[in-house]
Formats: sequence, structure tokens, C-alpha cells
Amino acid sequence: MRLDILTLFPGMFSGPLEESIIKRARAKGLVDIRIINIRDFSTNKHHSVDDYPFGGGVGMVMQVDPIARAVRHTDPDCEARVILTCPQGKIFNQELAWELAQEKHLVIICGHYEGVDERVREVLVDDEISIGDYVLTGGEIPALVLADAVIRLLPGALGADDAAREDSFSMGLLEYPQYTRPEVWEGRRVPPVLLSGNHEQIRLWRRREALSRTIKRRPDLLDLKNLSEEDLKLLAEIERECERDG
Ligand code: 9D3
Repeated sequence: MRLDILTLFPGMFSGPLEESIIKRARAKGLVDIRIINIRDFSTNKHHSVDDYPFGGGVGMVMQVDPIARAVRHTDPDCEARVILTCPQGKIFNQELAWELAQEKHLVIICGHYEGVDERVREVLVDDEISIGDYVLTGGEIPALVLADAVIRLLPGALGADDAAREDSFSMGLLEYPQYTRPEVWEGRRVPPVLLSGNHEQIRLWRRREALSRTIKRRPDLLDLKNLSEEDLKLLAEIERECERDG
């Protein structure tokens, strides 16, 4: 995959894309990431990239021309999927991450200031994406979020163990609690079942914990039609427990 990020703040991308799984994916040649400074595509003598809004109002608006020149430089044949990170966009989720991971070339334009000239959306952009309902300073961190979620899905990016977990049956549930050494820490013991060596008991305990956490914290995630007979029995047990404990 090729991934171009168009931004007024290229410095915000040094660091996060040079660590861990993304670093390894780049080293393996799974993704070719370029950070492109929109200011390099300004044609006026002050290298300006924003201006006052027509009709008045506070703040500045990102101009269409430098953005258009940057997009056309990076994608001359209009083959890429072009994304604008902006608060008005569709809220990003795992399904959209999977969809973007199928593309050969992604271009992410990072919105900033009070807004972007509407003609950017009309002429250059395929999708507008937000990462959630909170106010950030710009679209750079959202671009990093998109990049991270998509790159880890590229074939070969995760180790074999992580990849197996990704499509395991537990998907759609919150994870069960995990423990490692020591067995007792400040008087707190690891649940004895995990030390029992009884793999069937361990599997059932983990499944019950995952179901219990999901129903208590994120009931919106539970999709009854994805649950087995065993899951429904475990859920009934959890419900009885809750009623007993209040
Ligand atoms: C006058 C400014 N704002 C009214 C509340 C609008 C606004 C524009 C731009 C607010 C924040 C921003 C900067 N944020 C993004 O560009 C952004 C974003 C976000 O703030 N939250 C979640 N996802 C995203 S994607 C891009």
C-alpha cells in the first residue's frame, strides 16, 4: 500500500510512524508512507496556504489550490482514495479500517484551522472521516489513528499470534482479564482457575469473563446472533449472579 499524508504540520508525524508495528511494516515494504507538506505547493511569494473566509467570520480557511496541487502531485492519475479528516466526517470504525486496508493508494488530507475551502470536498475528496465526537486541534492525530488502524491490517503486519487473535471467535467481545507473574502481588492472587492446568475450565472462565465485561460495559457490542448455545448459558449464569449480588 502507498499512504500519502498531506499536512501543514509534518513535524507531528515524526515519531509515531517510526516505532513498533508500523516501523516493521514499513521496513518489510508492506506500506510506503510519505508525509507531504502542503505549504510546499503554495505558489504565492509568502507561501501562504490559508486566507480569510468570504462573507466574514473568525479564523482562517485552508485554500483549495495548494491542496489540489499536492493531491495531483501525489496522485496524478486520480487512482487513489482521497480522505479528508474533519469533524463533519463519518465516524471511523473497524469496518471502515478493513475497507481502507484493501486500497492500493490512500491519500489523507489533514484539515486544520477553522475549516477547509468547500471545493476541496467537492472536487478532490472521496471520504470525509472523523475519529469521534470530541474537539481536537486538527486532522493530524486523526490521520495517525487511521494510518495505525489500517497498517496493522495489512497482510504480514502482525505477528502470526496477533493475526490469529484478530479473527478468533472472541471478536466482537471485550477481552478477558489477563495475568502474569507474580502469582500474588500485594496480597492479590491470580484467579486459581488460571493456575489449575484445566484447559477446558480456563476456556470457559475466559469466555464468561469476556461476555460479562461486554454486557456490563458495552452492551451495544453484543450481537445475540453471533453467540453460541454455550454463550447463552454463560450469559444466563452471569445474569443470575448479577441479580444475586444486586
Ligand atoms: C470553529 C471550530 N470548530 C467548531 C467546534 C470546528 C472545528 C474545526 C476543526 C473543530 C475542530 C477542528 C479540528 N479537528 C479536526 O480537524 C478533526 C477532528 C476532531 O476535532 N475530532 C475528531 N475527529 C477529527 S478529524 C479532524
